[in-house]
Parts: sequence; structure tokens; C-alpha cells
Amino acid sequence: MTTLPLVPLPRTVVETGTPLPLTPGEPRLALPEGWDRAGAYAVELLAGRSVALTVELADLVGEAHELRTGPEGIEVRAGAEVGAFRALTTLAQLLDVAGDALPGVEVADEPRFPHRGVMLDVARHWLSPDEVCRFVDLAAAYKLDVLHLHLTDDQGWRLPVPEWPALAEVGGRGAVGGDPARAYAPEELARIVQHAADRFVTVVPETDMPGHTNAALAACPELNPDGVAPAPRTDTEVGYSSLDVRSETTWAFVRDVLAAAAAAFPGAPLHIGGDETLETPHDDYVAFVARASGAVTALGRRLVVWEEAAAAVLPPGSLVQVWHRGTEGARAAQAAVAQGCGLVLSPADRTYLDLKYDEGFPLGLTWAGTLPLRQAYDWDPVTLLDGVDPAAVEGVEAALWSETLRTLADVETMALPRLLATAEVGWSAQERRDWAGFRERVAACSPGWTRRGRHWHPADGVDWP
Ligand code: TNX
Repeated sequence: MTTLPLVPLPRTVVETGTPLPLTPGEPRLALPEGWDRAGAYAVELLAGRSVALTVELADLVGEAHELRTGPEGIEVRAGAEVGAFRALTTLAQLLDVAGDALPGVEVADEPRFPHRGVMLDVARHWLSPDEVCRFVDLAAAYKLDVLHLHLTDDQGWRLPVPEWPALAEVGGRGAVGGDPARAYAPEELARIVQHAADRFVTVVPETDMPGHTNAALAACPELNPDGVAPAPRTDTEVGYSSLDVRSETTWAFVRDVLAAAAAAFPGAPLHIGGDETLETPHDDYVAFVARASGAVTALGRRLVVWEEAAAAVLPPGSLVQVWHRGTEGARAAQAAVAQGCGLVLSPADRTYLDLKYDEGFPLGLTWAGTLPLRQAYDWDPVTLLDGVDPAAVEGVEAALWSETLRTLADVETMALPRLLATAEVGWSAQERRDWAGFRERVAACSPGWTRRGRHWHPADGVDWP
């Protein structure tokens, strides 16, 4: 097993023992016509080095790829540009430990699951578009392919909706603790989407409803049954707010919000939340989810929901994000699969990177316990939930809820190193990966984080260099 700092672990790695000397000069690149995003990334990686990189179109599918490095140069084989890009992220990890020579390797790789995501909660605390882009770079470096942006919650609203200007103007200003925040401008969202697309990351916007909506209710009095807006909230209570399911004003709002999300995130699945609606009567809740789902379908988009929504009738082919384990999560997952939905697993005690590393940690929550690195690593998505068809599991997603995370530095501190555990759970074959190997490889990644000015936590269980 390799001790090169390769995370996630590739399907096969052969260390050939014949390195590629790196001398100053100009790179010589050859890529298939039109693979400009892979080309731009290759230029970024190899600038100032006299090496040859050839990307060859091969009989491989999607993200699958091969990478060979040796005295003749660097050779990538892929059947699609995304496969070539993923190969280049492996190359980047090799370059990170290369002094004046790149280790000689033969790598053949492909992902275990198609969905390897991370959720960023920019509603509780705001991050600038540049910070979001910098976070995308981190996710893409470990072959994640989905950035789920939690754009709305009780405390703040980040998505501009033309028909409801108060959402951005008033709701945009809200955040936990009254920290500074605003909604994103359409151009900023477009920049984030483009930056992510350049790294083959899909941005999935979440507009959480019918609960987690106090920011909207406070900004728009007409959404309230009595026409009176509640006070804005900057605390971290959950489950108290709900849209009025019976009001047609609500439905105009839902259609406008989803249309705005669809316009800002072209082609992306639309996540409508649906979690923790403790104040919404069950019948109203399932009626709401069914109707809002129809609005997503009408926009031609795939629906994504939190597990609670599996109690409602969902369009077949929707994606249900499970955050509980045990009976509760298994029941939701079974209900989802029975109606032809896929699953993405975000069990809190494995993937909620906003949980504290240990009791004494200054940042984070403990409602689902603490989350040491090894616990984030040692689990298998297909055996976590009883009575669930493994074929329904489309992947995994880490979550960074931001009640206590005020800055990108805080977010990085929670994500590094635990995001790498989720990335490997989602990408690498279960029988190939183990904690003993992971702890070595993750340790070897840390000098690169430091060099790039990333914030990270020297988590227990690893001998950090
Ligand atoms: C639960 S899990 C939530 C969020 C909180 C998070 C804190 C889920 C779908 N909802 O509202 O921010 O716990 O860990």
C-alpha cells in the first residue's frame, strides 16, 4: 500500500521507482480538442517546469482515468474531460511532495460512488464569493464533485429573488449572532458556479422549506397568516418556523424562489430542504413537499430533499439526503427507495464536520456527539442503514453547518482533515481502504495545507509531521 499522499486512495497505484526529473522551463502540453478546463488546470500545475504532459482519449467512462509518470513525462488516459481532470488532481498531490523529481507511478482509478459532496451553510454565517471559491478548490483537490450550498435558513437569506426584493435586502443582512452578512449578487453566484464547473464540481443550491424560514417570514410580512412579520432571529434554535402551506401567497413565493434558484444554477438539481419542521402539522407538511416537488419537476430539475421529506410522495428519481442512522434513518431511506429515489448519506455522527473533534474543542456542536477523525473514516455507506438496497446509494456528503463557524478559517479547521475521510469513503473501494493507510497518507498531506495557508486541526490518531 502506498505512502504517497494520495487521498482518496486510488484503485491501483504502482510505484515504478523511475522518477521524472523536474527542471525549470516551459511545459509541453497535448490534450484532446476542447478540453480547455483540464488544459487550464494542467498549465496551473506545471507552470515553470520543463515537462511533457499528454492527455489521450481512451476507452474509459466518465471520471475513470489512468495516470503514468516517468522519465518520458506524464501521460493521462481518459474517456471524458472530467476523467482527465480527476487524474490531474492526483498529479497535483504527487507534485506536492516532488522536490526536483516527480515520483514514478502508474495509477488506474475510478470512483466508487457518483455523488461525493460537501454542504456549506452560508445562511447561518456568510462567506464571501472568493471564500466559497477557495473552499471549492479544497473540495475538488480531494475529488469531491458536489458543493451543496445551504442558502436560506431562519437567520439569513442569501439568494436574490427578483419578485421578492426584501428577501435579499432584509433577509440578506441576517446571521447568527448578528454577524455581518448579505445576499449574493447574481454575478457572484454565476462566478461561483463557473469556478466550480471549471473543477468539475456541481453546485446544488438549497432553499430550505417549509421550515427553517424565519428569515423569509421576517422579511416578507405577506407570507404570514396574520400579515405580521415575526422578529428576525440571530439565535440557533431550530424547528420553530414554517411557511403557511394553505396560502396561495406562499405558493407564488415558492414558485418564484425555485425559479430564481433554477436561473442562478443552470441545470443543477434543486434541494428544497424539508428538515426539522417541528411546528408544521404532518398533513400540511407532506402536502407542502408534494406540491413544492411538483414545482421543481416543472422546472425540469432533479429534486433533492432531506430525509424527513421521504414521508411525502416524491417524484421518482429524486435524491433523498439521510442524516440520521438507526431506525429513523433506515425508515426514511426505505421509504425513499420504495418510491424509486436515490440516497445520499450524511449520517451526522460520521459526516457532520461541524461537530467538535473532542469535548474540549473550541468550535462546533455536540448534539450528535463528538466526531473524531477515525469515526469519520471507519464506516461503509452501503451497510450503515438496515434494509436498504446498496444499489440505491448514490454517494456521501459531508456537512458544515455554520452556527459556530464564523469565518473560512473556522470552516477549514473543521474540514481539515475530516473532509478527506468523507472524500475517501465516497471515492475508494471499501476493501482497499483502511485506517492504518489513511492516517499515513493524511499526515503526508498536511505540509501542503500549511504551504497554502489553509487552517487545519492536528486531529488525534495521526502522527502529524
Ligand atoms: C441539524 S441536519 C440541522 C441543521 C443544524 C445542524 C447542526 C439537518 C437537516 N438540520 O439545521 O444546523 O443539525 O449540526
